[in-house]
Amino acid sequence: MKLSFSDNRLYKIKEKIGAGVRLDFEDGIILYKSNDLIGVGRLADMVRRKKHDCKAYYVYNQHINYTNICSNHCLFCAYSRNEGENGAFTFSIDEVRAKLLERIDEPVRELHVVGGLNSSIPFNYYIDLLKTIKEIRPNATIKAFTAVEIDHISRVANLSLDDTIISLKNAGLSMAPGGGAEVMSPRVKKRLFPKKIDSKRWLEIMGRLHCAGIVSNATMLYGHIETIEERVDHLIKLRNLQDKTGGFSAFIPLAFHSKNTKLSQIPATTAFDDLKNVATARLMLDNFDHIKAYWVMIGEKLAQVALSFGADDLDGTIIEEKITHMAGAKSAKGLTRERIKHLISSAGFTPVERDSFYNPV
Ligand code: V47
Ligand code: SF4
Repeated sequence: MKLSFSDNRLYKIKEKIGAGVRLDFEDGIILYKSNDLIGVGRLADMVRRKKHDCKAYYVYNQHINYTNICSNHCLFCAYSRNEGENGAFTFSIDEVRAKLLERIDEPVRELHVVGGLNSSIPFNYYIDLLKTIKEIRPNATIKAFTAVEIDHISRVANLSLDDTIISLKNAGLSMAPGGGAEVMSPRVKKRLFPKKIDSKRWLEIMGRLHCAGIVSNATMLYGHIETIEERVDHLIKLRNLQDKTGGFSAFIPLAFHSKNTKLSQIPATTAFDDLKNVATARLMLDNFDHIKAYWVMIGEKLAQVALSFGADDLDGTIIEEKITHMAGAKSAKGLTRERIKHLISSAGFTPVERDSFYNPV
């Protein structure tokens, strides 16, 4: 395909992609630093179309945030509360049941279930939570618990990592979301999330989940204090684990929202940077099938544009997103299936409703 670039460095990258040569750290830096956004986007679109042609995926999903009580106190988080603080909550199993029954007439295919690290919750709660969801929604996939929560649950249960994973799997866990990775840099961790598990543990847990047959997603939180080098290093760490396990399904760049956080002086990310993160991820993560444009964080309109910058998935209907909205997101709290289909088709793509494993439904 004939492409022309205003940044000459992109010709070399195009050649490498055409020859099937993996992009390296320096290429990642060039992609992030280039002002030729359209050029980087065209390269990402070329790769995206080879993998998925005109298809763009979405899922009919529902988020359940079971508690916002969390002992980690990450500086970028507006969602978490201390026990007893105004606004702190933990759903009882009956409340979770009621939340699910509220929407029982809708064709929900995936439940995205995450929460804070609340030491008052016993191990049985997690098992009951999964079993209750499975009982009410036997045909939906339960995508639950980030690596950070799995580490916490294994400590609460006093079980090995593998035994924890097996217990959760037996209770209904089928997939893991990609949160908690943030930016895999000891420097950023020390400043923004000192109490959270480190990148070595995050990668170890993802690897063990994959070995147990549980696929997961992966994320990167960008737009705070991270450097371009740290972003590229993060992508390469994910790519290396994917080479070993093949267990990652989608990568989701997460745009930082600073309102109501301890970092509220940090300005919102720009459309330029949001699209750059989608496109660079598509090009660097050559062994990931799917790149999500998470409309909650970048807005539905930019997520639509991101479909032409390497993204092939818009996530889903969601219904009641909390984590980003507490940090000031202006996007809707949920989208109808019709709206998602319209966003996709009016951008020239074919909407494909999928299940959690990208099977068309
Ligand atoms: O781990 C927290 C991030 C993540 C803020 O796997 C923030 O399909 C922006 O991981 N501004 C949770 N981001 C969300 C997440 C996710 C979302 C959608 C789909 C999937 C998936 C995973 O949100 C956290 C953290 O990295 N986060 N606070 C904030 N203020
Ligand atoms: Fe807790 Fe997650 Fe918020 Fe960190 S980002 S404080 S781990 S809920």
